[in-house]
Amino acid sequence: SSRGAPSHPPSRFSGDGVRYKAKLIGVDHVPNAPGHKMCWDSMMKLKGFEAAARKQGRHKQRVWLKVSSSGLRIVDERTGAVLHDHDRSGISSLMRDESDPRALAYVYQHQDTYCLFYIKTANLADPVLVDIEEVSKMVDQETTEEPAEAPT
Ligand code: I3P
Repeated sequence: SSRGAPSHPPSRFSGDGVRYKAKLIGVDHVPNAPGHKMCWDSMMKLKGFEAAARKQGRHKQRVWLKVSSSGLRIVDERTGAVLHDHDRSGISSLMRDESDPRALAYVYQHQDTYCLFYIKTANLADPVLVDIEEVSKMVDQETTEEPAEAPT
């Protein structure tokens, strides 16, 4: 897919969508609709686990984060296996990491379970956050009765 010129979201995110090189810092259970503080605590806990693992010589799993109109996919970089398939409707609490411009987190709801996914991006997290936001908005456009934009 072309990454240079701005293009219309539906085409940019159609099919496999956009993929970003990343690493999985960790996954943590959180309660229903966690607030900012709760997400932050979860992220810092996972960061602590990461540091401990690093001291034991272990590395974060290298993945592709794929952002498409259907949602997010976390794919193992080495094997290509789909580790997590997250429908856009289940994604909430998207957060940047104030302590690391190369990290982000979001919460995914599966049935009654809520999991926080904490991801380290190979480059700055901001463009990835913007893309995930864009895909999340597609949910709103489909579920809202009002038109998304007034014609000018
Ligand atoms: C690595 C360095 C990298 C880090 C990597 C570390 O340590 O901190 O920045 O990758 O994590 O191993 P060192 O400099 O001692 O080799 P990220 O920046 O992507 O976290 P990793 O081993 O989990 O891949």
